[in-house]
Order: sequence, then structure tokens, then C-alpha cells
Amino acid sequence: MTTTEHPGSGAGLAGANATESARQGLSSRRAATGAADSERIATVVGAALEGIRAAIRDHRVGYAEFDAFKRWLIDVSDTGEWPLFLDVYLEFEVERVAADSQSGSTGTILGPFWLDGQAQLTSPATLPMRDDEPGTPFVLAGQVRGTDGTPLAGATVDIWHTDDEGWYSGFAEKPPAGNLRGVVTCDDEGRFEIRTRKPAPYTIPLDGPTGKLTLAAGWSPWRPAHLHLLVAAPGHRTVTTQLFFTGDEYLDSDVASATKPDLVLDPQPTGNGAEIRSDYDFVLEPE
Ligand code: MBD
Ligand code: FE
Repeated sequence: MTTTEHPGSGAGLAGANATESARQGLSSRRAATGAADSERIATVVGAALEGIRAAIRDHRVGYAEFDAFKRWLIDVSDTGEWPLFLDVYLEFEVERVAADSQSGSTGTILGPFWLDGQAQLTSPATLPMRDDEPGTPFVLAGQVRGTDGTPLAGATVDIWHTDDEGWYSGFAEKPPAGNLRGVVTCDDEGRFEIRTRKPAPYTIPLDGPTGKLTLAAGWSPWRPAHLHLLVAAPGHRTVTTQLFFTGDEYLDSDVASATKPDLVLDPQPTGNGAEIRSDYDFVLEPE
């Protein structure tokens, strides 16, 4: 797949919608720690600013570059790309810090494209899709357990991913609202079975400031194909993760630095036509 095969339009929509969900508290499901006392602000913001000042000094940044930087920041705001830029270039470091004090299944970043209020389904479930939804039929199945091995009845798997062309519903014109998104309630033994389509690799919008910066630096704008998951159960910490696919050409060059070896699936044919399936269990730590 080349970048030109991925229609570049709709980038503005992507950025703006992600801004709106961020504003409305998309991240409010993460516990607010309120750790913003003045000493903490001075330490963290001071270190961040000093990093930028060091880049200016060390690399002899001039007024033309400083002005270009100002214009770029204004563009990020105007296009609504703050969630995209921050989740691509910074969220993975925050997630690594968080992961240090977590047990249970391996997590990774949430990214900017989760949406609230999606189809509520019961396992075995088929995600909402078009009659002629393109792509390889794919089944994800598994069990949600606690760290002590107990199956977690009432667990839910909130899943969202791109279609076979790399588009997210809600953030692109083409897929209808709710396409390939759903919240699946597991059975009494925490088991789930979800029928969908295998997603495609995804390029961040190339016509906005995040994509333009990425290309201007000569970096790859691609993410490997991935499923996003929020796996939750009463009394347990929600696991935020993504699952990738073995053999994906972008596994080692994810623009969002979100891949981890534990998160790579190797789906196998089920014998039912072109359908493939992966089994993946989740372990949640008590809250
Ligand atoms: C995505 O699809 C994504 O998952 C992340 C983390 C950033 C940009 C686009
Ligand atoms: Fe994504």
C-alpha cells in the first residue's frame, strides 16, 4: 500500500472530532490525579521548556525557524490536531510510565479515535458493518480473567478499528457512524468471541500539520494495522491496549511507537471460507 492509495481527504474532520471528544472528557475514564501543585508544574514544565531551549541553543535555531514553529503550532490548533499530535508523538511515553506500576495484560496507548456510546453487544458478537464490508473476515476470541486466574463474569471488551481501507468511522466521511465499533459483554466465564474484518494499516492525515511535519522530517506516517481495545470488569483496572498482526510491514516503524511484542497476533484460517481467527486472553488486576 502506498500513501497515495489512502485518500487524504477528511483529515480536518479527523482532527476536529478528536478535539471534541477530548474536550468532552474522553480521557475522564482515566483517574484524574490532580497532581498539579506549583512545585510539580515548575519541575515538569520547566524540564520540557528547557528541552526546547536546549534544541534552540545546540542547533542554532534562527528567527525564520522560530516563526515557522509558531505558525505550525497555530495550525495544530486551527485544524483540531492536538489530540492526534499528542497521541502520536507523546502518549507512548506516558503509557510506559503508567505501565511501570501496573500488572495484568500488556497495555499500550489509547490514541485519539475512541468514541463513547457505541453498539452494546453480547458475545458471540458481530461488530456493526456494511452489507458488503470489505476485508478478510476475522474472529477475535478469548477470556478475561483476574490476576488470580478467576474468570471475570460481566467483563466488557470495547473494540474499535479501521476498515479495510484504513478509515475510522466517526473520523472519516466514508464509513457510516458506528462502523466496526462496539462494546461486547462477555459470557458468565468472561469469554468473548467477536466477528469483524481485519483492519488495514493506517496513515495519519497527510494534509494537516502533524502529517506535514512527519513527512518534512522524512519519518514514516504509517501505523501498522491494529485493533483498539478497552477491556473492563467490575472492581478491576481497565486495560487499554491494541493488537497488531504478524508480518505487517509497519510493525517496526509505527509512527505512534505503540507496538509491543506481546501484542502481535498470528491469526489462522478457520476453514470457513477466507475467515481467520486469533485467540487472545486478557488479565485484569484488582482495583
Ligand atoms: C491512530 O489510529 C492511533 O491509534 C493513534 C495512537 C494515533 C493516531 C492514529
Ligand atoms: Fe488507531
